[in-house]
Amino acid sequence: MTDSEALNARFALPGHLRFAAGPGGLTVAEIANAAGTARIALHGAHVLAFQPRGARPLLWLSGKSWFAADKPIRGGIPLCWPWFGAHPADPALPAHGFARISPWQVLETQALSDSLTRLRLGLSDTAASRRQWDHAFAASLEVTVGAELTVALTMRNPGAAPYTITAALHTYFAVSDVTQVRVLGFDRCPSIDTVGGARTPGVQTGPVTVHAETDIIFSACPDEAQIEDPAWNRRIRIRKAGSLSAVVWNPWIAKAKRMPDFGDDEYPGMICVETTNAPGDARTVPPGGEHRLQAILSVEPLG
Ligand code: TA6
Repeated sequence: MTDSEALNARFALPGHLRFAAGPGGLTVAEIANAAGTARIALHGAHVLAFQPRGARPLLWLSGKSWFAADKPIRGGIPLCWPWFGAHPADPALPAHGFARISPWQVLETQALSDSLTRLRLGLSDTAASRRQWDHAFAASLEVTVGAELTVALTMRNPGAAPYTITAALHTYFAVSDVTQVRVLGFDRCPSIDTVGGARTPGVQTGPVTVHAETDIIFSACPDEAQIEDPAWNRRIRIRKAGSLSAVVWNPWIAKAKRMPDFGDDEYPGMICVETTNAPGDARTVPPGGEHRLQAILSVEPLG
C-alpha cells in the first residue's frame, strides 16, 4: 500500500480531499470544493497552490523547483521556522529553519461545508531536530481552503524551558508583471533594506514597487497588506495575525540567475509578501504556551 493509499484510507474526504503522489514522488493533499482548489505537500507542510473558483491561481511556483526530501520547494508558501533567514549562530544550519524540509504528519481532515475544507498537519521534535535546535516542540499547520485561504502555524512548547523563534509564512504570489504591481499597507512603516546583506534602515513612503532586487523587512506594520495588479484586474489581500512584521522580496535578475531552483526569466511573475515574526519581531513561547502565526489570503477585482 502506498503512502497515499494509506492516508486516503484514513483521511480522504470524498468531494473534498484526497492524497496522491505529486512531483518528485512527494505526497500531496489535493483539495477541491465548491469554492476553490489547493495542493499541499506533506514535505514541509508546503502549500503549493491555491485557486479560488473563477480566479487565476493566487500563488506562484517555480518551474525549476526541487521536489526532494532534503530541499525546500521554491514557491507556494514555505514555512520558515524555528528561525527566519540564516541561523543566527551557525551558518551551516539550513536557511529559514528545518520545518520546510521536514516530513509533516496528517493530523486531521475536515469537510466544514461544501465550500470549506480543512487540513491539519503536525511536526514534533526529533533527535535530528534537537541537534539543530535543542527544544521540545509541537507545531501544527492548519490550512483552510474556500474562497479564501487561511494558513495558521501554531507552535506549542511542551518543554520545561521557554523557547524563542523567528518565523515566516514565506508566501510567493503570482503577478502579471512585478514592475507593474503596487504593494500597499506599509506606508510610514519602519523598514530595513537587506539587499546584498546590508541592513539599511528607513521608513516606507507610499506603496512598495519593484524595479530592482527588493528585500525589505517592515516592522510595526498593520494587519493587512494588498497587492494591486492592474493588468490582471485584481487585488490580493493578505490579512495577518500573530505578526507585527512583514517582508517584501523579489530576487530580480542577478539573484534569480544565481538560484538553480529559480528560472532566470521567472522573476517578473512573482512577488513575496511574507507574514513574519522577523528578527525584531521574535516570539518567546513559555513552557505550556503557544504562538499562532496566521495569514488569510483572498482576491477580488480591482475595478
Ligand atoms: O524573505 C526573503 C529572503 O530571506 C531573501 O533574502 C531570500 O534569501 C529569500 O528569503 C529566499 O530564501 P531561500 O532560502 O528560500 O532561497
